Amino acid sequence: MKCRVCREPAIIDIRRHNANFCADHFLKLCRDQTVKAIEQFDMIKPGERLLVAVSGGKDSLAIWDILLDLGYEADGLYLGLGIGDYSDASGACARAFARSRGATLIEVDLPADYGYDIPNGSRAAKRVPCSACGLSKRHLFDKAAIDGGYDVVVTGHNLDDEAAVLFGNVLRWQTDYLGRQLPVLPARHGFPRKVKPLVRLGEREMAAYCVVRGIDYIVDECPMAAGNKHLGYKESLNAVEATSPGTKHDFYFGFLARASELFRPEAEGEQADLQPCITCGAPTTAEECAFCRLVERAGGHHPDLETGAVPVELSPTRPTLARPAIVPIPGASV
Ligand code: Q46
Ligand code: ZN
Ligand code: ZN
Repeated sequence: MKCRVCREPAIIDIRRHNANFCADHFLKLCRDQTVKAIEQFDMIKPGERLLVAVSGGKDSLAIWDILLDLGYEADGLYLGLGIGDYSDASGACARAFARSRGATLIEVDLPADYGYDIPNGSRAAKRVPCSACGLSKRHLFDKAAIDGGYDVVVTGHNLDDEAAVLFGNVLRWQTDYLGRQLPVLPARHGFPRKVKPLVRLGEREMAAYCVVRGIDYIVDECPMAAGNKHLGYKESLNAVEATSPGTKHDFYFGFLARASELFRPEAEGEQADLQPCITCGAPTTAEECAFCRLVERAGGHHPDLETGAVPVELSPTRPTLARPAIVPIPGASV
C-alpha cells in the first residue's frame, strides 16, 4: 500500500477517494478537505473569532487542531454534562488538548452552574437523555458565543454524522429538520452562525487524524447513547458504504445540491415567529424557551439570574445574560 502522492508506505486507505496516504499526506488531505468545506459553503470570513464546541471526542479536538493550524483565532467551549466517569474523562481530554496547544478553553458545568445533570435532569423533565442533552448544548453554545462576542460556533460534525442524521430525517420525512440540515446556519434572530467544517471527512479519518497527531481523545461512547437511533442509522449506512464506497458522500452532498432548497421555506417560516424568552431572552417560538423549561423541570437554576449578575447587553434579544467565565488553563496563553 503506497501513498498516492509520494509513493512512500501508506498508513491509511480511503476507499471513497480510491486512494492511500502516508501520514504527512493524510494530514494534508484532512486540512485541505476542511479548507475546501469552509470555502465551498462560505463558512468563515478572515479575521472572525471562532468558538469550537469541544466534547473531548476525536471530531471536536481534530477540528480545533486543524483550525488552529490554519491560523484561525479559535477558542474552545467544553460543557460538563454530569455523566459520571464519561464526563470526567472527556473534560480531561479537552483540558489536556487546550494546554498542549496553548489555547483558551471556556468551561460551563451543568451540575455546578445550572444545578442539574443529564441523567437525572432528563428523567425529572421526562425527556430522553439525548434530547435534554442536545437542547442544553445548543442553548449554552449559542449563549456563550453571543455573550463572548464570537462570530461563529464551530462543531465537529463529520460526514458520517450528517449522513446518518439525513438518513433518519428522510426515513421519517421530517421536512422541518431537512430544511435546517445545512453545513452552515447563518446568524439571525439572535442565534450565532453555526458551521460544520468536517462535513467532507469521515469518522474513521478523524480517529486516524487524532492518532497521527498524538491527540488523546475520549474513545468510549457516551453511556447514554445506548439504543440511540442515530447509531443504528450509522451502522446501516456503513453496511451500504462497505459495498459501495462513496455512497454517504453522494447521499449527503446530493441532498445539499439537489433537494435541501425544497425544504427551506418550511424551516424559514418557523424562524419568523421567534421572540425573546421571558426568562433568559434567548430567541424562541414559545413564551419561555425550551431550555428554561427544561431547567425548571430538571430542578435546576440559571446562574446569571439567581446571582443577580449585572446583565451584559450584547444582543438586543438577550438582555438578561451575562458572560461565561473563562477558565484559565495553566500554561496557556489567554
Ligand atoms: S453526549 Fe449527550 Fe451525546 Fe451522550 S447524552 Fe446523548 S447527546 S449520547 S453526542
Ligand atoms: Zn505521501
Ligand atoms: Zn429561556
